[in-house]
Amino acid sequence: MFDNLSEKLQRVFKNLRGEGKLTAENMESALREIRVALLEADVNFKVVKQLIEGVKSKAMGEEVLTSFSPSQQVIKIVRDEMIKVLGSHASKVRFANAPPSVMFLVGLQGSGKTTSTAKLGRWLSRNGHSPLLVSVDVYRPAAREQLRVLANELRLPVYTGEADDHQPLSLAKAAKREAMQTGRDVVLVDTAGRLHIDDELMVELSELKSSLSPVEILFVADAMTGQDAVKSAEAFHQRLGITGVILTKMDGDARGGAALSIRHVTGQPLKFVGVGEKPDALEPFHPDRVASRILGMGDVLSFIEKAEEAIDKKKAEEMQRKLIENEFTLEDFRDQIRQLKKLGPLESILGMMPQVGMFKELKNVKVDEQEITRVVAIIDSMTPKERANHMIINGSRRRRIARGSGTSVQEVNQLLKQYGQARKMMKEISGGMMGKKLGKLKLPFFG
Ligand SMILES: Nc1nc2c(ncn2[C@@H]2O[C@H](COP(=O)(O)OP(=O)(O)O)[C@@H](O)[C@H]2O)c(=O)[nH]1
Ligand SMILES: [Mg+2]
Repeated sequence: MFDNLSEKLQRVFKNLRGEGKLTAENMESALREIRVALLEADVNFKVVKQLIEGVKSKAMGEEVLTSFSPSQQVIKIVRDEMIKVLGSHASKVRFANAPPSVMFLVGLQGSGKTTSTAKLGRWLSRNGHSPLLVSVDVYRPAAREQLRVLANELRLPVYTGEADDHQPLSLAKAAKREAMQTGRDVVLVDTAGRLHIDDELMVELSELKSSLSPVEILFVADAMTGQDAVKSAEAFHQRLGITGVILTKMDGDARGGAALSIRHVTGQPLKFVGVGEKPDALEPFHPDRVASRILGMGDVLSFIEKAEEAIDKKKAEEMQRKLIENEFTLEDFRDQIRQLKKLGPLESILGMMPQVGMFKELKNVKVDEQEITRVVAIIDSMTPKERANHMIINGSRRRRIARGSGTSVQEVNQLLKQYGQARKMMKEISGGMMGKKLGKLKLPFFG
């Protein structure tokens, strides 16, 4: 995500890297380029103005120019300012004092309300809550069915009501009653959407709001629609008073601008981001991470979090240490390849890694099950010594490994080559590049 903006900003910073120190002139030209990059990335012009002014006054007043390179300094300042615009800390979901907490998901048609209702239901139930889902999108018969199917897949309770009940208000109220009777502490209401903002819908939503008193009215915005998402967020907020935003489809080539702008325009926090179609593709929104991601530093924290769901924590820590110290052996390589299957598409993992823009070609790497099986078989056929030190694997060892794993010497050679590349990449990502180029700049994820 954020490819466009982060690539552009990286180009700006690359140019700055050549400059020896931060002067009024090179700062001015960098700011000009940052401004253009932000505007092109669909960031609202008012937000851009505020950001640039913040960066400028900070950069000029900065005392410790000597310890940073100009680009480091600008990156850090821009990042800090972005975090300010995005809201300084991750904002939490609100709950009612007396359960059940009613939460609405509102937004235009196709923005991802139904999908997000299911995702949020899953997230809540994994975080100690027991949500009840209900769709009040009575205009399209398939809409209620869609939520029912999703909820069933996730084994989440869904209130479907009487087949002939086509009243959003009575459906929602009945769901709330059901939640009280069955001890559910949250009611997630998936509402109807329209292609455009229209009065009829706003009236309906206002009625729902006044009789159900939701603690959260979450506006679901499609990040791909850029400024349109910002405009509709503003309209919904004026008419209804939203309490937060779920920004969906951040996995696509969404222009990062929407995240910065919606927060600014509505004053309401982003609470979640949708990063895929699958039910687990919903992440709590962390301003610092998103700002880092916009700037192309990647999102190592999200990566680690995701990895921890699949790998146990100890292993993840060990892997981190090995990556940094470059002790990444063939055995680790095998483990990682096995984990890849659990983690999902390589592309989505790489998207969270720092500086991935520089490893573009890797995005096209497809993880193929057969290939994984072959790679694992080859590594299994090595002796522990060989796995610990690939340098000793000479010609005769290669022939033995090929025989043992039922593969060819070429395939063994290919694997060793891939391993060598992975090692090199890991080294650059975790140690070399961040360590050298960003020098003393303290990044939250690299301690
Ligand atoms: N790639 C991606 N697709 C999403 C995401 N959220 C929703 N979608 C897709 O967007 C389409 C519309 O979603 P839906 O929930 O039906 O929208 P609704 O009309 O607002 O209820 C569906 O095809 C979803 O799979 C997301 O975070 N990433
Ligand atoms: Mg829907």
